[in-house]
Amino acid sequence: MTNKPTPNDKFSFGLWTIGYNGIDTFGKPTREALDVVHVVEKLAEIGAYGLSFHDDDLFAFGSTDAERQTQIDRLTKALADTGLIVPMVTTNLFTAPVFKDGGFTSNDRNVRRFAIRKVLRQLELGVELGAKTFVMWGGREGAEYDSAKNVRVALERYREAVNFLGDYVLSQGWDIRFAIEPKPNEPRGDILLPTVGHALAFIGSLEHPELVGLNPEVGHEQMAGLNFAAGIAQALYHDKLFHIDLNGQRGIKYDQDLVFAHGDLHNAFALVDLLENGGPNGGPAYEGPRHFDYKPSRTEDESGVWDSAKANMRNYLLLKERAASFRADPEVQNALAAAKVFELEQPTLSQGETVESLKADRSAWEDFNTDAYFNGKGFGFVRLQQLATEHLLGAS
Ligand code: GLT
Ligand code: MN
Ligand code: MN
Repeated sequence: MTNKPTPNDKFSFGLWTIGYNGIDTFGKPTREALDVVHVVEKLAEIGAYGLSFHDDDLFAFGSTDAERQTQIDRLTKALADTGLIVPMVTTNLFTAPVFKDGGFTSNDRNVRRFAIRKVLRQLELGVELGAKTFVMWGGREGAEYDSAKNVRVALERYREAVNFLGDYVLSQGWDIRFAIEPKPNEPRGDILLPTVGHALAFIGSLEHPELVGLNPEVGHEQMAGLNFAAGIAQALYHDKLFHIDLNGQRGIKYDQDLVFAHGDLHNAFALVDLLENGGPNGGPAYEGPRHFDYKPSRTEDESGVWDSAKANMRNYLLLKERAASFRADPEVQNALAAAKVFELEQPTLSQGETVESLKADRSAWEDFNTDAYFNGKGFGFVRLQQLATEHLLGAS
């Protein structure tokens, strides 16, 4: 029986996830949005450790300073009462009409300046609450029409904003880093920095790349038909997995934001195995929050909201258990060895090898039998995948 979630599991939820009222493009809200104090109390009760939020989730866009402060005080008290923390905050640069063409990259310079001011306020609040990560999801940074947006120039404006914010963090000596969240489309027809790969390249162009990493979301990569676990592996390879948004998605379609593991279960298994067992000595490859960014389906009432919140954590822990049994199974270790998975760790060239010495190695060319690869030398990857499936299904 899987353990119950505890704060040590580092499960966190966005206030906009639990608080989602069911509104969508075609339908009105189907339930009341939940109050932040109630959310904090319930999250603590079910074993989560953290709450993340956008400015506008906590205090409505356009709130007076007094209204804003009241909400901050209510949150702070609830955190103190429960022990829940705020590991991450983010700014809403997508809901209000002013952001209809984006925030950092709106064609309208006045909007861009306002967007940076809005981010500064939320960044300062995040630091005050002890957040270590500041997520930047640029859902409105993009376009529907090619001639409407000069993409090269828009990227330069994006860079300008992120560099400016990074300089501010450095000048203040704050312990907070930025995490860019890619998404290919929705709400814009095409969004800038659409995938993990695009965002990695952008980060490399920044003045302080060490301050900026990624917050990849399961569904966002899968909407583009990409392999999420593989994208996370590359983010880890570049030391850029600063945060993660876990949820479920069923194929290439609109962003579903389902419960974690309610989409591509095999990939969810591979992901948890990577996060928990992919470190250098078989330990965790990622130590940060396991953050759920999902939407409790609009068919549900409040009890369904909490059922779905618990389902996210339970599925993560179940997959963690299955991944541990997969790794501990001697048959799996043999299959991994037979599939030469470990052989990939060996550098292709010998230490100090030169073109001359490689050319002198007859086994690398003259004596190498390429014919042996026809009708032979199968890798056994299917067997490996079946063993993974058996462990995933609890068959062994
Ligand atoms: C929005 C989006 C999410 C982002 C959030 C952070 S807001 O709900 O769909 O994927 O992570 O801005
Ligand atoms: Mn999403
Ligand atoms: Mn997200």
